[in-house]
Amino acid sequence: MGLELEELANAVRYGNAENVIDIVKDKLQRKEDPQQVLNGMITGIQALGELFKDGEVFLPEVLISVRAMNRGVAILEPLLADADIDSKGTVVVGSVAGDIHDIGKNLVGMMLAGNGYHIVDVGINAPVSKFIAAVEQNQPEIIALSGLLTTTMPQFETVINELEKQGHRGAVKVMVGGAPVTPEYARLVGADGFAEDCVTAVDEANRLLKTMAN
Ligand code: B12
Repeated sequence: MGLELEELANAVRYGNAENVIDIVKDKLQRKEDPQQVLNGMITGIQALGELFKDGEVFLPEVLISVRAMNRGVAILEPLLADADIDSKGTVVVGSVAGDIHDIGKNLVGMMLAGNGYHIVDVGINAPVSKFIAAVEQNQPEIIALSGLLTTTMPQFETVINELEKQGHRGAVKVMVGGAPVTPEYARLVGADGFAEDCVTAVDEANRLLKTMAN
C-alpha cells in the first residue's frame, strides 16, 4: 500500500473523520481510482477489527471509526454508483435478523448499483418477513444476504427455507456473504452464490444472472 493509502487506513483506524474526509477528497481531486481509495479505508477498519478481536479496543472506538469511514464512503458513493447504466436486474440486499453490521452490506449494494443493478435495501436486523415482502414487491433476480456473526449466519437458511415455502425459490437466486461466511457454509445452507468481498460480489451477481438466462 502506498504511503498515503496507509495514512487513510490509519485515519479510519483512529476514527479521525476530518482526516478521512481530507484525504479522500484530495485523492479524488488527483483522479485516483475510487476503488483504491475505498480499499484504503477497508484496510483501516479491518486492522481495527483485529484489535477488537484481541480485546485491545472496545465498541465505542469501533463506532467512532465506523462513523469516520462512513463519511469517506459517502464522498465516494456517487463515483462508485454510476447512475447512467441500464438496469441489469434487481437485487434485494439486507443484513439478516439479529445483525446490525451494515458497512459490508452497504458496500456490496453500492458496488452492484455502480455496475448496473437496481438495489432494494431492506436495511439491518431484517426479519425473514421483510425479505419475503421485498421479494414479492420487487420481483428481484437476486437476493443478497449479509451476516457478520456466527450467531446470525443460520438466518441465511431461514430465509432460503421461507422463500421455498412461499414458492419464490425458483425465481430468485440467493447470494450470501460477510466476514465469517465461507463458500462451504454458503453451499451447506443452500445458497446459489457467495463472494468474499464487494468487488467479487459483482462478478458473482453477473454469474448468477447468466445461469438464469439459460
Ligand atoms: C464495525 C464492527 C462493528 C460495528 C458495526 C457498525 C456498522 N454500522 O456496521 C458495531 C460496533 C456496532 C459492532 C457490534 C457488534 N459486533 Co462487530 N464488528 C465490526 C468489525 C470491526 C468490522 C466489520 C466491518 O464493517 N468490516 C468492513 C467490511 C467492509 O467488511 P465486511 O462486513 O466483512 O463485508 C465485506 C465482505 O464480508 C463482503 N460481504 C459482506 N456482506 C456481504 C453480503 C453478500 C451477499 C456478499 C456476496 C458479500 C458480502 O463484502 C464486504 C465488502 O468487501 C468486525 C471485525 C471483522 N473483522 O469483520 C466485528 C465483528 C463482526 N463483530 C463482532 C461482534 C462479536 C460484535 C458484537 C456481538 C459485539 C458485542 N459484544 O456487542 C456486536 C453485535 C451487534 C449485532 N447484533 O449485530 C465479531 C463477530 C464474531 C463472530 N464470528 O460472530 C467480529 C468479527 C469482531 C471479532 N473478531 O470479535 N461491530
